[in-house]
Amino acid sequence: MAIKEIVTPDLGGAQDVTVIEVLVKPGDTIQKDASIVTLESDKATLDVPAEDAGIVKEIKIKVGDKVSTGSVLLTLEAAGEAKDESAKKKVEPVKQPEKAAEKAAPKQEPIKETQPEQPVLTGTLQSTSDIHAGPGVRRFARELGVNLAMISGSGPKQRIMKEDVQTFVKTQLTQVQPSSGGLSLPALPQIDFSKFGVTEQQVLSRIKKISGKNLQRNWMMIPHVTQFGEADITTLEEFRQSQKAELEKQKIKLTPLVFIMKAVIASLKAFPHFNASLDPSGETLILKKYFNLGVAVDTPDGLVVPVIRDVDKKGLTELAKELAQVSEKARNKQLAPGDMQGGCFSISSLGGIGGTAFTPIINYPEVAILGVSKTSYKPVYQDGEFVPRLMLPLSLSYDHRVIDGAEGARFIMHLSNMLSDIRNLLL
Ligand code: CAO
Repeated sequence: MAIKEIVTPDLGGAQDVTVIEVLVKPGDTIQKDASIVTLESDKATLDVPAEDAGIVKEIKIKVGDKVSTGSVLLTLEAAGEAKDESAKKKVEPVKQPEKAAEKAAPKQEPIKETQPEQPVLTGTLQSTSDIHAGPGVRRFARELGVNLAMISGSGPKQRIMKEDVQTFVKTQLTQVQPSSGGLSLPALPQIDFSKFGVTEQQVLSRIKKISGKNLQRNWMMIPHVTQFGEADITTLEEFRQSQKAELEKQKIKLTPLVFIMKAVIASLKAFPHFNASLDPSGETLILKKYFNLGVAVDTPDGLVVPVIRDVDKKGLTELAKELAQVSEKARNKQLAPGDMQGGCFSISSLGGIGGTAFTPIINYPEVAILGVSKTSYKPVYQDGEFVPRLMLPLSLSYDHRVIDGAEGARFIMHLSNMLSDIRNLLL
């Protein structure tokens, strides 16, 4: 068997072209016209095909080397005499360009850009000829149906590497689950922020990674409506203040949230559709006869929602104690998975922080969630005059597949009435 040298083909006058990929290794059996190395000039990239079939003996170049026409690339133990002289002619493109590209460059040059097929994974169709990527990477992307225009390269001069394509595909798969009913959205572009200034990477906490996925799913798959309202809690607050000092002696912190929890239970009883879950088929409503409330707790590592059980059967002070215990447990990372299951409806209170209203995301499999913001005194017109009243802002998000707008408004009015006159809560 003859040992043949495979040399760099006619580069059409280009000199010192860089080797950016070596696609074979000693011992590889290759077919005639198989790509063996990838070269890149200032203008284009090129796959060099093998002139013959055979076994690769020795690689004479490495990535980064510069080659010109005639430079030896590798030696090959040829499987047979080269029958087709055409392989020695000028190099043809590995893949014919798309029609649009043909129009732009009707004459074939010795070095031609490898044009990718149209992207199919996501995003708008876009030419990738001005993108820095070797043919191997382009081929890999093409096989996966990835649009290279959506990837920012991590290689020198922002060259897109194989790993960039892999990372992109992984991100896509985690963003759009097949179970989302065929939902296909354009991918979020990857942006190299270091182009604009100094940056620092911070990996999200475990809690944020988990809750982020759930929040995204719930936000996308549940048609949310948020109904805003306000409750006059002037008398409730007077009562709370009258009890506060005495309860503090027993280390009990009676915050407005405890009253809100009791009021929510009264409203859930009046509007059973809010104390329900829609089965995954979306055709059957499962009504619950128990009253467990999820309470969003802000921890240094992110949001968690422990569940307080049988709120209907517990008094204000008992609830206050349990709320304090559970939020401390959450902040000390001591919640067990079971502590966060079995909720019927959730409350997210930002009242201790501030803000006027927000749009909470429903905590699936529940069908509604109440957001609570900070109270403020407002002038309320009563009996022919404006009087200062302490108003509590409420934001109720509900699943519109289960709850109509009218029912949402009735629920929030009922809740406001419950809070406005705490005698209602005693009933
Ligand atoms: N308006 C005005 N003041 C309020 C209030 C409101 N709506 N709600 C609470 N406050 C006051 C409390 O009375 C307390 O003041 P005092 O000590 O003077 O009585 C102070 O704000 C702090 O309250 P708190 O936050 O410690 O207690 P809480 O019972 O209201 O809430 C908990 C407990 C665990 C829910 C809360 O600490 C928490 O983590 N909230 C954040 C939840 C969150 O991140 N939600 C966002 C989720 S994203 O959808």
